[in-house]
Amino acid sequence: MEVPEPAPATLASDERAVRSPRTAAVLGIALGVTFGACFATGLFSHWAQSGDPLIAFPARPAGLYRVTQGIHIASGIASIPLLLAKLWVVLPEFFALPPFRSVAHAVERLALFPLVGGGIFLLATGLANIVAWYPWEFGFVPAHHWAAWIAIGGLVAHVGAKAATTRDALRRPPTPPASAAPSSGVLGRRGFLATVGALSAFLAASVSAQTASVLRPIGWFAPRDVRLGPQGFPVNSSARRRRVIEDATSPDYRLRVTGAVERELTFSLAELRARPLAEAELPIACVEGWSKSARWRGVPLHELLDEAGAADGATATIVSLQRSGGFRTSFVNEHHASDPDTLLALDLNGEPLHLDHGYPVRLIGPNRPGVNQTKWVAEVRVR
Ligand SMILES: Nc1nc2c(c(=O)[nH]1)N[C@H]1C(S)=C(S)[C@@H](COP(=O)(O)O)O[C@H]1N2
Ligand SMILES: [Mo]
Repeated sequence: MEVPEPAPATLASDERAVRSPRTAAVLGIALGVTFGACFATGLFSHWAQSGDPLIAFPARPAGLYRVTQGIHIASGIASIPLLLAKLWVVLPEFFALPPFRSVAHAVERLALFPLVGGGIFLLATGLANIVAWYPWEFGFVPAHHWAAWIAIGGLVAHVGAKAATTRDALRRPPTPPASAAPSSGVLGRRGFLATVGALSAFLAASVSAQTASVLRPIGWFAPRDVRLGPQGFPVNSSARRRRVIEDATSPDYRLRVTGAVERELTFSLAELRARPLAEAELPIACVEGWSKSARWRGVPLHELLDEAGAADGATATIVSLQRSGGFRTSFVNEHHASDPDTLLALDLNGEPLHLDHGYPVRLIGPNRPGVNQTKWVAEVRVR
């Protein structure tokens, strides 16, 4: 009978060192940081996109949302290798018997369902979102938002349950190697952590190439090349896809200011162009993680609100020519409505807007998610 060759002692011990409470603790802390950053910036983005929140989303600093959404995507991507590594390290524990040693242990293990399930769901849907792939039936935003609360609930319970273990694991000296010479072909704990950390950092930097052009040379994992598109600027939904070509190019196009005003106003494109126009340098910061700045020229929204006799502190709904599909309206709160840089833009980088960028008129404002920079504007409905 063949006797199986015993595994070399160093290999077994190195593997044990990689799959140690210490490795799990270090990965856990790293995940706590990336998940925490992702959760905070996600809530911020949710606030930015909610129609009429208790506290109105600020219009300044102008580039803030661009930064927070960049962090949201980068920290989410950085979490993927960390989570996979952590799951691999603790995998044997999932099958440990007995499944529940005590009530506390049962609670701790059950909290893993929302944490691990929620975490995987968030990373998978977020990843699909940044590559603009929506293979599911449910609405991305509410599902992603609720999963975040579920996962964070699990995370808080998990951190509470594991705080003591983590502290012990980090205080105790690391598992000593069985022999002085490191075995070839096995990473060891430090090598493993360094590899996972480097991969995480690299992926985060690479995906950020779609917002920071200095990272372009390593942007292999950036779904968007923001140098591409009409007028050297990316497009999210084209005029064809949104079925607005006919209305947007019609000589009958009019911009209307309606609703809670003393007098309703109507402008042809020529009338808008004949007005004194203002300029602003502002980014489009898409929730999908790409962003790019441009020079916009157009009519300040607050001027039209004043001319129409809207009340101080008025808010508005911006309505697109687009008849159906997502993002056809957006909400302008009192901060954005009064900001001099909130424009009904006619020009992008010195040229009339391309049809795909919202010709004849699009909204552009400081510190707004891309989804709220409504293209092909037909109506400003004052509230
Ligand atoms: N009417 C309308 N406006 C819209 C959209 C849309 O689909 N329809 N897409 C929004 C999204 S998600 C983004 S990121 C920006 C992109 O603007 P751009 O295509 O000019 O880059 O437009 C926004 N405005
Ligand atoms: Mo977007």
